[in-house]
Amino acid sequence: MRTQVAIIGAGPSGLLLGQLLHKAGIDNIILERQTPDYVLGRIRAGILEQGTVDLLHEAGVGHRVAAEGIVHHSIELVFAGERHPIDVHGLTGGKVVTAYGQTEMTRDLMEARTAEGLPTVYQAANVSLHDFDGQRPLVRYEKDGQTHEIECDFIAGCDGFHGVSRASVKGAITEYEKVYPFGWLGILSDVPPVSPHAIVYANSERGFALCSMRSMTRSRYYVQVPLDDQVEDWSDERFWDELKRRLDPDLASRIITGPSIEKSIAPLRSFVGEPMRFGRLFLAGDAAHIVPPTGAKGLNLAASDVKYLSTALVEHYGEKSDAGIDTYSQRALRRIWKAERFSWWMTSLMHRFPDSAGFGQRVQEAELDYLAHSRALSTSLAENYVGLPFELH
Ligand code: RFL
Ligand code: PHB
Repeated sequence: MRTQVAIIGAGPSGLLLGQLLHKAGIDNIILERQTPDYVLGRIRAGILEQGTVDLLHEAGVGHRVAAEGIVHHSIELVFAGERHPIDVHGLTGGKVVTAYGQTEMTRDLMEARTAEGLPTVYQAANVSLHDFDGQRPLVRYEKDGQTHEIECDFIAGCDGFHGVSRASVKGAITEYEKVYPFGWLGILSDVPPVSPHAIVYANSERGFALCSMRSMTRSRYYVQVPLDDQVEDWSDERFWDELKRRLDPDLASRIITGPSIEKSIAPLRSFVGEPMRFGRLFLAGDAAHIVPPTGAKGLNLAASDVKYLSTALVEHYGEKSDAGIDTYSQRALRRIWKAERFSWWMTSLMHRFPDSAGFGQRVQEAELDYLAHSRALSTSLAENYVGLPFELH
């Protein structure tokens, strides 16, 4: 088989890249290790920046997010038992974020890909990348016991944190990592969200909590838990009780509880691998970087990498210029590091750290108080939350 761009991974990065390249007349094949149902079953992100929504429109799949996505104009911080709204819309000159599940975005992209007859190989096993240092890269994989090869011009490694793409260039990457001493326990439940107009981030003596949503009838809530907690330790009843104890009394009294339809624990990590280009191999999304979910940036960063990468490839094929390809890594990393900084900052501000009971705790309280009363710091939070602008030419 031969294609122009072989894409590894059918998560949001790979699917969005495939769609944008196809719109520009560039052939691509996606290789995915899992089944479509497995990919769609992974409950992850829920908040889209405007730039991400715009990209979905560019990729021709914006109709459902436009109809069903729920626009948020503000977020709320809870600390010392009180709520403090941050008017994100007002502080950014009218920008907003949209609540729309990663699963829905993935479904829209998968359906568009199927409708247009574009090739995706699911359950592709033992994918390996070859010769990307030269002019004729090759991707090998196994399917139903047979080995297949794809010759291509470029390989896009969109295969997430545990994928094969970054592993293929291990010796050539500088890694920066920070692991946090806690995780998030998240549940999804078919109950109306307690705060349908603003995402709530709560810092309490008992730890962090987050109130989010997928729709007017589906809620997503999280609580900070120790790293060694197991999901089995957390009955639904224990979860709801703990969530309420971390909110202010008014919100807590208005939480509507119900059975969980998904429950999982995710560790928190910051990670960047540099560079993101190795000859004719590019890394994008979680394959190259991870942020803790506190700033809602992971999926949005994946989208901005794909914006830069698709623009670079379109220039390569259309204008015969490699300027975008040559600057992809630097350009993407400038935006990534700003989102890393923001996510680290939000994480530091909102969680209880087991090892900083004294001075660190007091400084955190002072910063929250400062934030609640400072237009300058609130504006900084707001402009990062809605997403920093893409670097255009
Ligand atoms: P993904 O989604 O991990 O997709 C990678 C795909 O590659 C496949 N794959 C392979 N395919 C072929 N061969 C191999 N050897 C392969 N190895 C892996 C995988 O099966 C998969 O289908 O990466 P992508 O596309 O870069 O997308 C990134 C986002 O998924 C991620 O950044 C966000 O979900 C992170 N994240 C959040 N981001 C936000 O912006 N806001 C959030 O609220 C938010 N919450 C979360 C999150 C991530 C979580 N994780 C990782 C558990 C909550 C959780 C719980
Ligand atoms: C979510 O809805 O899953 C969500 C929202 C905001 C975050 C993280 C996760 O910061």
